[in-house]
Amino acid sequence: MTDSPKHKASSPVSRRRVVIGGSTTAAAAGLGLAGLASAATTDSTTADASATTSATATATSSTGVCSLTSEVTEGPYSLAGALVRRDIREGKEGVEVKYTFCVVDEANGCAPLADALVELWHCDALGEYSGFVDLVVAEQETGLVRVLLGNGDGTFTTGTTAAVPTPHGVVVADFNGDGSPDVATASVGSGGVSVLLGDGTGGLATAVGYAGAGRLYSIAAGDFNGDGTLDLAAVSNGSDTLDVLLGNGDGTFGAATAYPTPALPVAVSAADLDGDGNADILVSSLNGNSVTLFQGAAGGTVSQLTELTATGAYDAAATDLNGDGTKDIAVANSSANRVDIFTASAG
Ligand SMILES: [Ca+2]
Ligand SMILES: [Ca+2]
Ligand SMILES: [Ca+2]
Ligand SMILES: [Ca+2]
Repeated sequence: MTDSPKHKASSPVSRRRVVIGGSTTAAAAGLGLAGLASAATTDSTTADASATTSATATATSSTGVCSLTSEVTEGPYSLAGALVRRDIREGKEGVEVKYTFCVVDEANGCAPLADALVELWHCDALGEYSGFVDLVVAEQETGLVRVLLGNGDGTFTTGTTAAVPTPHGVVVADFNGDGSPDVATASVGSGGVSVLLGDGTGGLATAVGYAGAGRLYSIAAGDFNGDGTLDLAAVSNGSDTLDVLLGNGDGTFGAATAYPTPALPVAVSAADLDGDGNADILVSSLNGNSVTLFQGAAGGTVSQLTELTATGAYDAAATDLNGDGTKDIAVANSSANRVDIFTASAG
């Protein structure tokens, strides 16, 4: 969680903003928000002020404020050694969110409870709880993907495996929109792209294969055509191509469309570089000494925007590094053992 200004005592607290009400002094809320950016809890003084405001509103409006969440789900969901956390973003993008809580005693006329403990936990749009990071590993030699579930303390289970042909690249995203993370792998052999739907408990369904170029090295997911469903992009340094597979939204994908890239592409990533809502594609080409930017578009055809000169480009990622609202690009320069930054100019 991040620091935030104290709420003003006069801040109105409507019932719509009161998400917890119960007869216990400890309440918990599950937040299913994508990339929760921040959450602010009030201190006891502020809580008193908010609660008073809320109780007044209740008395003068209607009954039923306490029935919002009369059932309280108990944890424990806290992380060992991390009961108080100040930043739960874990590097994910999202919207800034501020919560104001009023904890009231349902059995006592919804009287506000001071010094209440409110425990928060949350997950992202994929259903992944912060702090409980799982791992998916592509095991090329054995032809497996392995799912290692996090224990929340930095350790992981041994995990389960599923068969896929010579995986080199792997990406995790919810391809069928059921809230459970799915997995896609890129084959460094001739196995193309494999998609394995997740069951939400760490299990993966049998892989479904899609033909692609040989020697696929890296794979990324993004909604390149902006239709609300995730698509896949993979790069082949066997044929120097970018394969794009448009998603159908149910976990299946259309046939790959190949686009030429500079020599020896080794990494691909996705980000909406121009902010038009369509994910765009960054291809790092080792022998091309460049990062090529492909622009996603509604029709599903991606087009090359520009090619950045980037010596020894081995990977590239886009995010707003200087906080000006435009995405910048960081490139792993394997020739000079450094990270090169390309700062985007606004407008
Ligand atoms: Ca899914
Ligand atoms: Ca799409
Ligand atoms: Ca875009
Ligand atoms: Ca920027």
